[in-house]
Amino acid sequence: MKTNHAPGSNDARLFAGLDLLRIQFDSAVAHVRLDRPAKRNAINDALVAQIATFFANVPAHVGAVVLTGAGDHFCAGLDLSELAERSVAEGMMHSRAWHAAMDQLQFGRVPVVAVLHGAVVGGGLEIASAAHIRIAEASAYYGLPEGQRGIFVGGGGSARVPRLAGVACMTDMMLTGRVLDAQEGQQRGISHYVVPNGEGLAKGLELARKIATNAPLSNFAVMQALPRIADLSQPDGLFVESLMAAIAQGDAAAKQCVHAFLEKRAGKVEKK
Ligand code: 1HE
Repeated sequence: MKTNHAPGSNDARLFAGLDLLRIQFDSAVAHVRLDRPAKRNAINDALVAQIATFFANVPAHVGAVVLTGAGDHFCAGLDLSELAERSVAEGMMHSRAWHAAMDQLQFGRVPVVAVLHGAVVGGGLEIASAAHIRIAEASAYYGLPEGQRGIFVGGGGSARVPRLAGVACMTDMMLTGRVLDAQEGQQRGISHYVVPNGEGLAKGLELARKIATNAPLSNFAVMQALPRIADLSQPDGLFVESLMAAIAQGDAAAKQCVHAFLEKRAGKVEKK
């Protein structure tokens, strides 16, 4: 594995400046760790900017990203120490900077698998909900303490969390401070997988390696077209689906995948 501290390519030089992230490459998979464990990976302005920079510059050889948090928690959300002195106008710009970073993650070039453990709260849940696949270790728990801190979500949570868990669930979490454990998060649609403690990264890397072998345009369609189609009326969505399907199947990579199956070189769909 190479790390962001290794000298060499332009990517390594760019990533060496991202001191609040730890970035490792394992062939077509990048492992990006939020690396502020002393502050429970609380997200300050510098970390928002570093997340945006990484996801805007995912190296060409990378086909999927695994996102984790260092220490005992995935992420404690917004760094509250930076909040106290902000004006209304600064608050607006701050929220828009989060939106830009989370959009870069969700609508970047490659799928992101988030591995969640410990606290996944406030802005931590906002980041997790921008990822494409979420794996929860048994220790994971979800909270939106914004209500208790006298603020509102500002990192895209109001748009993304209800699309996973529903408006009613998010309303309960914000008004009452309700905390969901890993199993409840799974039942509510926040995570796709729950795994024992300590097994999240291995599962994340396994899934990311699989994702990275898909045709890039097929992954692109899932990331870019699927959420947009979900926001359209059914007739408009179906029209966009036809456009995307025609574009994806016209690509050389799709033709290779189909030929591989017809020539018995590709795997079958197997029951688990
Ligand atoms: C922090 C933060 C933070 C920890 N901002 N410094 N988020 C929250 O309201 C969650 C607040 N944090 C907590 O509830 C707890 O810290 C945890 C449950 C996540 C972890 O507990 P624990 O016992 O492991 O750690 P700790 O002792 O509470 O914290 C360790 C240090 O991290 C301590 O600093 P220290 O200098 O005293 O060592 C904490 O102050 C610091 N720390 N969390 C700043 N969040 C885009 S808008 C999003 C809006 C939100 O995200 S609001 C929700 C904010």
